[in-house]
Amino acid sequence: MTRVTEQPEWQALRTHHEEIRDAHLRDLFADDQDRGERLSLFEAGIYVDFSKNRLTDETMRLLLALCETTGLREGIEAMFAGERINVTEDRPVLHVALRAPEGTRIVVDGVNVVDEVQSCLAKMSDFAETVRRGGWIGETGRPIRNIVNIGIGGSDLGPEMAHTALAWYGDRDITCRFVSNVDGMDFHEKTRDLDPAETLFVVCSKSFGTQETLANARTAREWILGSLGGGDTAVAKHFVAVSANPGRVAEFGIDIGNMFPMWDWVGGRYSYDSAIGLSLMVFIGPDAFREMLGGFREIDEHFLSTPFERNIPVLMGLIGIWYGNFFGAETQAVLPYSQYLSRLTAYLQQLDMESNGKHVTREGEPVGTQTGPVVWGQAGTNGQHAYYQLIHQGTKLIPSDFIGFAEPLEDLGEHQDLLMANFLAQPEALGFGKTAAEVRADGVPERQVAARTFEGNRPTTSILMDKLTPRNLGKLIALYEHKVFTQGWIWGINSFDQWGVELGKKLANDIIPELTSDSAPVLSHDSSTNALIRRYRSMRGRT
Ligand code: G6Q
Repeated sequence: MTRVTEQPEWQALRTHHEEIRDAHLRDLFADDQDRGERLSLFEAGIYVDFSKNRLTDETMRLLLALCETTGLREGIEAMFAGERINVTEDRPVLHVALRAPEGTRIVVDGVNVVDEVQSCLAKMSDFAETVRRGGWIGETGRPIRNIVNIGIGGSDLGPEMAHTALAWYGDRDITCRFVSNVDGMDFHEKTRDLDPAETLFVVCSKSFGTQETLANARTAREWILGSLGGGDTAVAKHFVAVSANPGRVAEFGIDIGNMFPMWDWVGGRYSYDSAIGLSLMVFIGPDAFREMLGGFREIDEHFLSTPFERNIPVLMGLIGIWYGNFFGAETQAVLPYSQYLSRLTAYLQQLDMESNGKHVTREGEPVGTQTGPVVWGQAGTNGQHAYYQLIHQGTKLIPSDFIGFAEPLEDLGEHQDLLMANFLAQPEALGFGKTAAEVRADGVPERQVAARTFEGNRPTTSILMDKLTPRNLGKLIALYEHKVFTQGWIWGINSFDQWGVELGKKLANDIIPELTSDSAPVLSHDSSTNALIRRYRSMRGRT
């Protein structure tokens, strides 16, 4: 397949970029009184303002042409139909089946996966209801009140992010914790104040072969058995698993009856709306979980059927390509104006960077251009008092997404309006800046004028929703999932594998015996790694 960078549409964008790269948002707005409204959309209950981006109608026309030339429509349809678009792993990519309406048919290897999803959801709901009403009884006869999710990467970040995001909807009598790091202090800190008699571990691992997760699960088993005794019966009452690998779950000692399925057609970073979200479902309840799935589904339908000119994830993806590939921007800030979304950016980092951090095309050729951006940020307004300085006045171009909600979940007087005034003011300041003349007019001493001038022309997209509900969280996550899909498809890369995490994993496994052996090992790494291993051994009192 011809690489996108060799297509005439790409070349047209290069030429167009030469022409408009210096255009200032101040002028684009001055020349077009309706720009703010014309370049905004209200779709699927989401208001998205793209107008403070450095683009014109012609830019959008040229970017939209990339969708045609790369067959984006066919790509989306192939994903929804369960075609094996994850070519390196020869798998379908069907996170959309996790929220497909009951009765839909998506067949993989002769099986309607939507039926499997529905039966898994029913099993999850039974389990969640039982725990929530105090009906899941531990080894000593006490009901379970604490849920500790053990998992890492895609088996941790999603449920953890959503648990924080939807805390307002959670049952506060249930304590949910998330242990991911193989650093034993993570387990220690998350369990030190919990009573084992009331604690249940949800071991989430699609492969059930992940070193960190298995180490934490073994420690959890010792923690339970060391405190409660009881052997297999205690394990059965205090452990459930979520996995695609029943053999390994059984080998670990967890009853297969207490296993919730995963499938190889769901990627880890796309999986928190599967049983990987079990701990979340216990916390917020099955109804809220299903509401969240409804939000995902609404955006799935929007992505699948809305013309690209009004298709929010497609437009977000195209605008990201415009900055990354033509302006040379290397990062993308995501700035949610909601404390509950404080873990959103960490989650999106994995979603975007693991998916689109690729250097070859689906055919194995060098991709020949920049791919996924570095995604970063944290909840506003905190970032304003930290790194926004660099966005406003530094030398780097950092496109930023601002995410806000009109209604607060609790009305605490002035807070919401203060928060949203900041949500509105920052994109305005970033876009339009402050000229030297305006600074002087404020009476600023001449020696400060240059430092206090804001060049502006910093691009932003503002996303405004009514309220942080489970449904809206589902919509927001699906928007970013499909934005990532759009970009990956246009670049011609496979967004659904992650071989980059494999090499480090293998080398770590090779190094373990070299750290723990009684006698000095024969080392055959590079001289730097060899010296570090020797130094570590000596610091641990090993020869
Ligand atoms: C996500 C990745 C990765 C994965 C973890 C955990 O897309 O595949 O982050 O989720 O490595 O894997 P397991 O669930 O198999 O333990």
